[in-house]
Amino acid sequence: MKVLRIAAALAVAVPAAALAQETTLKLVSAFPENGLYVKHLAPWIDQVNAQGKGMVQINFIGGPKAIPTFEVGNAVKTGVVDIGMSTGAFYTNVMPEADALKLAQISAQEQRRNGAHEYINEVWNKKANMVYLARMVDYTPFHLYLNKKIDKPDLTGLKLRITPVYRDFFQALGAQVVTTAPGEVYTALERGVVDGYGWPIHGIFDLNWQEKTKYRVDPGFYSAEVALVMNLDAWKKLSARQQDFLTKEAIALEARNKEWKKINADETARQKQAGIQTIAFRGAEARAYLEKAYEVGWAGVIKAAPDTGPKLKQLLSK
Ligand code: 173
Repeated sequence: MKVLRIAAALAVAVPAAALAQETTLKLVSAFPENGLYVKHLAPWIDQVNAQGKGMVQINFIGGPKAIPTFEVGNAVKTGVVDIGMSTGAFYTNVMPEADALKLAQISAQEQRRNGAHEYINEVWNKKANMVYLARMVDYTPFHLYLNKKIDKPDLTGLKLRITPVYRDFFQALGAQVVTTAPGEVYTALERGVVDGYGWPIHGIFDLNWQEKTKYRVDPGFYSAEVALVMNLDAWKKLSARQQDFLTKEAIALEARNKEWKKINADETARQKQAGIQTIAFRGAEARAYLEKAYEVGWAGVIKAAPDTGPKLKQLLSK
């Protein structure tokens, strides 16, 4: 009887102890440490650490020097780190449909409202042992940047730096492609290994690519996705209070996504200032270019992930 009573008292005592415990989570960035995305995230980490005292702390480990860009997904999956800031294209080696989120035509807020966020988490939990915490880039198209002039959407004879984001699209337009992490783009341009690259409308100044860029092709396509993903076991070890706190902070991070609209306008002007000329497709040609982008983009996702691709398409399209 007495033993049972002690056991019961302990059972009550354990959650109280868990509540009082502070957990420190290790975060790495798949993007360069001195770039826009780490800059955008830094105040959020500070806020979490200020408001999470005695509960949750985030320890920023670093960028690709700590864990190479294309290995961050596996590091999060296996729990080598707790949180990764990455884009899905960098961890298609963990789950091919990670790259589908670039095809979203609705905002992160709408994705929470229509069930997309929940379904993403179901898939990410199961296939990558990850929690999809927050989408921290939105309202941001990708572009093709070139050093050779083209006058129609035909990339035959061009060699382009890509990630999985652009592969199906650029290949469909006839390009030859080579995959590199952001950290290798400058050297590839400098050595003339590539004639251009895919990248969002913002961020080309982070690693001085403007020095090696003559043209930007318009219109932009897709919607650049950068997110915080967390190891599922690390998530499950948190108390309900810690989980609620992180969820609230994740939603607050997503609420800042509208900041990208101003950043993107500023970066577009800065590109012009730097002498980057635009090659603009218009009218029916522009529409066909974008249609092709989405058509081959979804076809690629659905081929690689026939089990989840169709539902992702349904939930993420307008
Ligand atoms: O490296 C890339 O071009 C890429 O895939 C990407 C994805 C999202 C944001 C920025 C870059």
